[in-house]
Amino acid sequence: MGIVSPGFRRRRRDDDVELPPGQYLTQDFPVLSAGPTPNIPLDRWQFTISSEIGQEYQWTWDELLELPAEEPTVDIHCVTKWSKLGTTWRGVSLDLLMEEVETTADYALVHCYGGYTTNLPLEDLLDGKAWVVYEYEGSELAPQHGGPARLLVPHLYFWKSAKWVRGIQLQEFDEPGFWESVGYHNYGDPWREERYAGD
Ligand SMILES: Nc1nc2c(c(=O)[nH]1)N[C@H]1C(S)=C(S)[C@@H](COP(=O)(O)O)O[C@H]1N2
Ligand SMILES: [Mo]
Repeated sequence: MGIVSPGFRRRRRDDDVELPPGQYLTQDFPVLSAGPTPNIPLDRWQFTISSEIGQEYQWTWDELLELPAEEPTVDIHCVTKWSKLGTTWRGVSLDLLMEEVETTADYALVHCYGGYTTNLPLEDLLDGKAWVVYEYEGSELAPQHGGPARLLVPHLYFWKSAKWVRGIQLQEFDEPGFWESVGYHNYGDPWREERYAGD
């Protein structure tokens, strides 16, 4: 009769999981911020999508909360090599926010309270691939993790999931964001290990 320790079972389960190349699993939730955590009073919070012709679409905090929410459960992968599996969030899909927006732009530059930016093709925000989230694991999103609201784009490295998101600027031409302009990969697909420019 064999004895199987819980530790062994846990390890086996983790081994069975397929992670993007070079990633390891963590149960923690590390905080990675390029600057201080901004304080954003909810009565002054706004989310703005601006089109390439300068048209602006705006939501207040109350308006965001009134929109139909989704609860995506997704895996997240940081370029510093940690991955977390099965994280659950609550927020509004970008498909819904983009519904009324008239645009022929191909690119998005995401802006944050505090000044951080990140860029991605507009199509990577659509078709159920991205959300503006305000809850994590059933609680309001903690300030250090991007509260009151952050972008969630789990199919790309987590630096694209902009914390304290303030708006999205739609553009005909691509423009590198904060990390992209100092050597991170412009696109950042974890499954192709696109960590740095040239990968
Ligand atoms: N506004 C803002 N968003 C940001 C960052 C940042 O410095 N500022 N860091 C990015 C990076 S590199 C990562 S890995 C994740 C980290 O999110 P977390 O601190 O919730 O783990 O946020 C991303 N979004
Ligand atoms: Mo990161």
